[in-house]
Amino acid sequence: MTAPIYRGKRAVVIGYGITGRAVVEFLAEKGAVVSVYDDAKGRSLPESPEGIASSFDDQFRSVVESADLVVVSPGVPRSHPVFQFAQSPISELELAYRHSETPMVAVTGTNGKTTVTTLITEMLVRAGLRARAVGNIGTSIVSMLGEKLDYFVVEASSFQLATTESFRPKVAVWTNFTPDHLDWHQGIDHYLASKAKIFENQQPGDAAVINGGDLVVCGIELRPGVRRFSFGLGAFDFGLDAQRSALTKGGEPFLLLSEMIRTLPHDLENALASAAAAFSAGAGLAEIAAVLKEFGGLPHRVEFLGMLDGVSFYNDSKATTPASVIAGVRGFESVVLIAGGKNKGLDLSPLVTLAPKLRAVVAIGQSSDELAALFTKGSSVPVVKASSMTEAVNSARQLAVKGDVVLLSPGCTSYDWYSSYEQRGDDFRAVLETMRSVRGGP
Ligand code: UMA
Ligand code: ADP
Repeated sequence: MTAPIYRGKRAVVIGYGITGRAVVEFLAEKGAVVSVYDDAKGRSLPESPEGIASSFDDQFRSVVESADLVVVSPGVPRSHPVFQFAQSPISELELAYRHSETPMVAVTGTNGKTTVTTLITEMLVRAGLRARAVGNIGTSIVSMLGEKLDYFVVEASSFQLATTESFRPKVAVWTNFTPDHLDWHQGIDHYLASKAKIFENQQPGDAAVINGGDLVVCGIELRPGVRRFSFGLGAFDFGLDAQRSALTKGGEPFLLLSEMIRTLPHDLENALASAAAAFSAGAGLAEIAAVLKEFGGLPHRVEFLGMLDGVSFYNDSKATTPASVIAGVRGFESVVLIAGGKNKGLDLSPLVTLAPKLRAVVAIGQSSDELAALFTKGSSVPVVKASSMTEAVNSARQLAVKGDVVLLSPGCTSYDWYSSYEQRGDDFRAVLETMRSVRGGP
């Protein structure tokens, strides 16, 4: 693709966070005249050489309407006036694609994106390819365009995909689909359509990696000539053998589960999705297996923290949807679940289906009443409410019996008590560590 020329063109950038700052720098360097808007209230923003205005500004509409290019940060929701005034606003992902000479492997899905993006990158690197993880994982893509690489491995959120036009990943992975971010998208149809854009521009020879067990993902039509790879916990292109003892490709085992560190059901799904993608991008099965053998998981994602009085404690603070909580609990037999936080407009009732595996629920944060009501009405699982993490861990410890798992898997965002899921997980770990040091011993 011939990269567009921006010298003297008028560009508008909405949002001045990680994305906005990188985009402003990129466009200014290309000679565009950039106007920057950010609606942050009562929070100091880093200074932009172009100055920053608010979209409540009187000039906003005319500036946007007359712009040659409008780039919208991912956090800017569909309800923002820019979507009313701009002709065809684009995301940083689309902008980067238009200027990138590096092929892209892209990963989307409601859950598992960061894990799969990380694994694919490690597999490609192990295969001797120069690959770099970018996108929603935390690094803007435009800031990396100067690097000499064989692949960008892009974690693509629905926010970033929603405003793509020509974006065409050589390998596209869709891990799974359940409701999420409905507040941003103003409805599930838009959420689904945004995710489906990952396959929209693929060409013959490109690869699509699809969760064979997810009816929504399986139902998406691919463009003719696109190579389709299914993955899942059964007889898929990348699947499990009949004994569920080995990962397979085309039915042939290539790695025993006994050689892997992470083997919960969703860990295996992530391993298989990553294997399919890395294989399509040129990694060999030996390199793929080597990475999977060593992978111990990422922090805050069903992360083992240690034992106390014969009870295992796991931190799954990154689980901010009911589906991710279900995935986490699915791998254990008897769980005291610490859940709750700020509900992002999702239906939490699917959590009640976990009842047979739950010893008890400790409900925390803004959604504690909602959760307590759901479990009290829909199950016989005991529920207690806690008003701090210390209280939550204390209650969980008392409710658990030897052999149980205490799992912090909130199904909600952390923004009621914390500023990030990392802070919430770190607090959980700190409380547990204090208890273990007071208690002494393992
Ligand atoms: N802003 C406005 N108006 C709005 C909304 C936001 O002006 O209506 C401004 C804010 O005041 C702030 C700036 O926009 O100054 C922040 O922009 P942003 O929210 O798009 O965040 P960035 O710092 O650019 O980070 C984004 C992603 N954030 C979101 O999608 C919310 C980061 O993903 C991503 O790592 C980064 O780009 C690099 O690609 C984070 C995330 O939470 C981790 N993603 C969601 C998730 O994983 O669930 C999708
Ligand atoms: P994302 O980047 O999509 O948020 P992560 O890899 O960061 O995904 O994992 C976030 C949480 O989602 C994990 O803590 C776990 O609870 C859950 N999860 C991870 N992989 C899967 C999967 N394949 N299916 C369902 N849930 C998953």
